[in-house]
Amino acid sequence: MQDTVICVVGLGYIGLPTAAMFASRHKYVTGIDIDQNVVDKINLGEIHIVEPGLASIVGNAVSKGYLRAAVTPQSADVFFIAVPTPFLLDEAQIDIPQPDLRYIESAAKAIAKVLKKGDIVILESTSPVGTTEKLAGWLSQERADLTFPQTHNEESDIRIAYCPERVLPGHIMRELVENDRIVGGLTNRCSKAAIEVYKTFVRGECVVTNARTAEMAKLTENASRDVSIAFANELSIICDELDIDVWELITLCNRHPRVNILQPGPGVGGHCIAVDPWFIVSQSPIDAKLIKQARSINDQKPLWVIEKVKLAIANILLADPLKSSSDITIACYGLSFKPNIDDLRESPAVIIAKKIIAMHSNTTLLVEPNIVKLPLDLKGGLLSNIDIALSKADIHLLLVDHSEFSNRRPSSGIVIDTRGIWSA
Ligand code: SAJ
Repeated sequence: MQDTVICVVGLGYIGLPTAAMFASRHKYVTGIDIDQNVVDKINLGEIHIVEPGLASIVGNAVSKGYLRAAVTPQSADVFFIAVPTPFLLDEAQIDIPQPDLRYIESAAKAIAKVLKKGDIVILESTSPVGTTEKLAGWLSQERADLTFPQTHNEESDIRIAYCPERVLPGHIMRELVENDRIVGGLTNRCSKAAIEVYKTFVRGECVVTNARTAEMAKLTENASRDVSIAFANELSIICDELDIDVWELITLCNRHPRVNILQPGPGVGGHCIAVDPWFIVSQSPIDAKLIKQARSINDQKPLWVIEKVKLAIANILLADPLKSSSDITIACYGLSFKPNIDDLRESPAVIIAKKIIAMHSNTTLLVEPNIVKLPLDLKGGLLSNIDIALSKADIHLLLVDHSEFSNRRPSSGIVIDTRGIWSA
């Protein structure tokens, strides 16, 4: 392992921290990304994503020559694939999004060009069951001169393993080191080789299984969280009908030693929990009933929130017939997909804010302490500070439980609290 050279394909939220971590342990690392701007930025020692602690590690590693970026893979001893696996809406099965493996396939083809006997290829991208076997197939198609585990078992020239990333955005640098890793080699020697690599910086336990179980483990972890959140979201709708404070209810129930209900919200966002369960549903469309239903409950929660806003507008107009809807100011508190981050992608809060901007005739105030500029698709709204929103709005819609909001409750107007920090 002393002089092992590492190549990480995909420099996003997982690939870049992984590359930086190896480089911080004095491994020579090349990070690969198809985006030239990302490559240029990293080669300047800068980063293109927000993740606490990452910038200084990248800056240091680049200045000391341990980390560099490029657009095409370079020869190495270990290759990590950490590219996105989004889903595609298939016309034939429009209700079940299908995983899109094209980024993994093109990463495999690019790596294949520089593979040599003895190399290890580790897939970290969240993937449907069977993807590691497909990866092995794509590599062997490109390199008939090398042998692979699917045909030569322990004697193969190349070792291949699936090792899912399981780190939480915002805590990635700590969790990369501390979390246990699931290591699913195509053979035992593949698993052993992967563990040796991870032991460079991982202090958690590396637990061995086969590649298919490792793939399913990652999907199961996120589907389990999605199902639990769907239960909380469904409860919140039932409790609203029954005039019960759902957060008080959950706190009470969680005093039971074997009950642990998660928190309801305006929907489920981010790039993992709202995506990965579909990989299970797409492979088992008949049997994955609960997982599919949970996705649907969580996806519909933003629509329920919008109905609440419409009802609030109607109630104000009913109470004062001289008012028109353009006299009503709505403030949305929080836009990111979860608290205390600036990441607005796949955020239910953004979906809700966009709908309100489109349907409401007065300017919507958007309070998001973690950004300085609104993205283009929210331009119809006005980025506002919390004091202005609290004093001006007639409807206060709390969408994200940022710490800035917890002790600033509105003193007038209608409050719609999707996170339960103002309800108590
Ligand atoms: N959410 C709720 N109620 C809760 C918990 C979360 O509504 O009680 C919502 C959040 O507001 C957010 C969404 O769920 O919109 C997802 O947030 P999260 O904090 O649950 O998860 P992510 O997407 O940031 O990270 C998850 C993690 N998976 C699990 O906890 C099982 C992380 O460990 C994974 O590495 C990551 O997905 C990933 O990359 O797959």
